[in-house]
Amino acid sequence: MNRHLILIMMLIISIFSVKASSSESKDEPIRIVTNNWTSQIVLSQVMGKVFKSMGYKIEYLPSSTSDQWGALAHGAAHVQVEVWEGTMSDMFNRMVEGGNMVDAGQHDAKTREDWWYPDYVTDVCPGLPDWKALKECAPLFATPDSNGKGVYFAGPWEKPDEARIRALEMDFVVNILSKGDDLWVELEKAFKEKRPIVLFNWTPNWVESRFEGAFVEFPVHAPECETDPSWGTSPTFLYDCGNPKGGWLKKAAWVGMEAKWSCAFKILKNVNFNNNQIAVASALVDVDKLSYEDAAEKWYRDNQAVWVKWIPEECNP
Ligand code: TMO
Repeated sequence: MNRHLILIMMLIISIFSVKASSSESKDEPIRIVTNNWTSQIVLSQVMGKVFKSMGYKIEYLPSSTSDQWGALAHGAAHVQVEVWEGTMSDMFNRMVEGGNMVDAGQHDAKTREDWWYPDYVTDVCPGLPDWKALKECAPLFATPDSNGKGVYFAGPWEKPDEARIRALEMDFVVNILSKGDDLWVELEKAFKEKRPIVLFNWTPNWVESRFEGAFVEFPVHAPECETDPSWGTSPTFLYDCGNPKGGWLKKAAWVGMEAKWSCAFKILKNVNFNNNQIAVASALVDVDKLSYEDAAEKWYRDNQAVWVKWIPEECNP
């Protein structure tokens, strides 16, 4: 009797464990967020190809960085492969701490996102990269409709640039471009005329392979700069500092991903891009002029030795 009971229990347990390992839903698509800069789009598609090679269905969900958090919280999206510290750490940390999203780990890549200028600008503003020199040189960056104020070109990623300008008492205005790629249009135009320009840029990016330039050195970032007004140069305002240097780059997942697609989740945690791999992904499109799809296909083929290592042994069919 006792033995029968034990046998029945063992049978039940084994049925359950078989079910558990085969319960990954490969009919429902994993939705990967795509944003609005090149490396993110290309590497999201590489991620999609890796998942597809494992039998998963994939969909891409184009989203701004500000809308993606809600999508990831509610399971409208499941994966984000490039979360950058300089522009996204506040929301990322809030979401993870609130249990609304999972931190799927850090890439090796070290990142920086900040105000940047092409090298020839130092001819007319030799104190650069010090931000105090930029402050003195503000009129050099004026445009016909900026009333003599310097113009800083920003992309469509939320950063408190206006707060920083106020805190550091700089005579600048922000021109927020609606498309990230318009930054490079402005850069090309200025570059041809050797006209002073200061704009948002980041690394790793293709820009460093085409243009000599440097980031403006603002007061070194510290977390208190964003929370404690008395910290730093300005006694009354937050954001009297630059963005982090050597910032992190992370992956994010929907909270239900591990339970629903356990192998895909393990793969996502193993995904690891370095600076060169990201710069190459963006250069394939922005320098070599491939489509995002062709660039992703090329990156995927050229880096097979890299991405096969992300797939854990136990997940191989
Ligand atoms: C998020 N970005 C890389 C555009 O700074």
